[in-house]
Amino acid sequence: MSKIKVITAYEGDCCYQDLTLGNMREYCQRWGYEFKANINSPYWKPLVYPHCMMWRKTEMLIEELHDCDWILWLDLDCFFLNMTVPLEGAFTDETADLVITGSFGPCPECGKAVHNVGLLSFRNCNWSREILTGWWDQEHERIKLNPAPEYTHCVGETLWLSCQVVENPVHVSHVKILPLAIAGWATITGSPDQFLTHQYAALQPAKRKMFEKLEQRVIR
Ligand SMILES: [Mn+2]
Ligand SMILES: [Zn+2]
Repeated sequence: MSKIKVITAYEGDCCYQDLTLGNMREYCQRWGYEFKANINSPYWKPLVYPHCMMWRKTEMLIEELHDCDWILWLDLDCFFLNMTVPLEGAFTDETADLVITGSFGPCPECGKAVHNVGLLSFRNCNWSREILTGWWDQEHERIKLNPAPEYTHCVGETLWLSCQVVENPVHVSHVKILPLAIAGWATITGSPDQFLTHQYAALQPAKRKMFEKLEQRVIR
């Protein structure tokens, strides 16, 4: 049986964090997964502009990728809709080292598919460590070239992983892309198959009401 770790992080106050953290904790307790949340944690080194919260996921994935078989990163705006579905199968795959969810559009630079990086599952292996280190290093290179925090030239948190890894023929055999119908981005299909969602709500405090509504319809 795989040992699975689920991690999340956030800096600052998020008005719905009790709902989403409670949801993640309940799900992980049900299935026996380790759950670690670094919210306003002294664990972090200070971030220097133009670093932003997004890079905490890379940092935390690198730090926590040990003592487990698989690690699942969840943005704080992720939410389990169906607690009866385990991560095994969808987010752990014998043939893959990275499980990511489907595309939500093309990269403005190269036209390759851009993936949802709010939900990421990495196998504890050397390939994952190399990818995560490369993901972290490229951010430092980018800042030296151009300190503007915009997403351009296939770099930045989302584009680098999508353009340079997921859509790169060199890495294709390591990556499994889950259908949005299983772990959707932004939309709720209403199907019990969609057991996890990422709502792109980190910058939208009004989303508390949405998570309150979702909480009412969680399948337990
Ligand atoms: Mn998010
Ligand atoms: Zn690109």
